[in-house]
Amino acid sequence: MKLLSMASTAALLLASHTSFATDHDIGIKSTCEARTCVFEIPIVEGRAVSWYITSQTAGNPGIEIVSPEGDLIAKTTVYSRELNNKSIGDFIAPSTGRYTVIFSNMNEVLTDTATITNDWGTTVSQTFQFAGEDSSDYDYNDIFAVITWFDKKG
Ligand SMILES: [Ca+2]
Repeated sequence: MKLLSMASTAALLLASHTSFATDHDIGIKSTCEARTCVFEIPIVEGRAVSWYITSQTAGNPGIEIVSPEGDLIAKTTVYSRELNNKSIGDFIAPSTGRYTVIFSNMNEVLTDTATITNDWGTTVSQTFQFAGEDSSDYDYNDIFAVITWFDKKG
């Protein structure tokens, strides 16, 4: 019992550590209800971040990116049936923490991540990829978004 208690304490200490210094915490937390899908992605302060968003739907998908402090960084709708309406942009992460990404008018959003590591084992960039479905044909092209952070700017 004592060992279990110590293990729990260690787990709590690890859970409260939010610097993401090792870059191993790439998990995406998500919830999806009432046609709104909310994700939390970890980004470290000072990293250069860029996004690319587009859509192929008759619907009106929207996306917001919000800082850990609740400040709105990006808000856009990308009404487009043929990939001809895009949103692109960039920002410097103002703090370390979980950034919230909110999709509106979506039933479901699938995700994946891609990590680029240099020859010395340092993670130089990481991309969070989102593919959303707003109807029932499951082509997951109704909104598409990538958010990439770069360890170094310029
Ligand atoms: Ca669809």
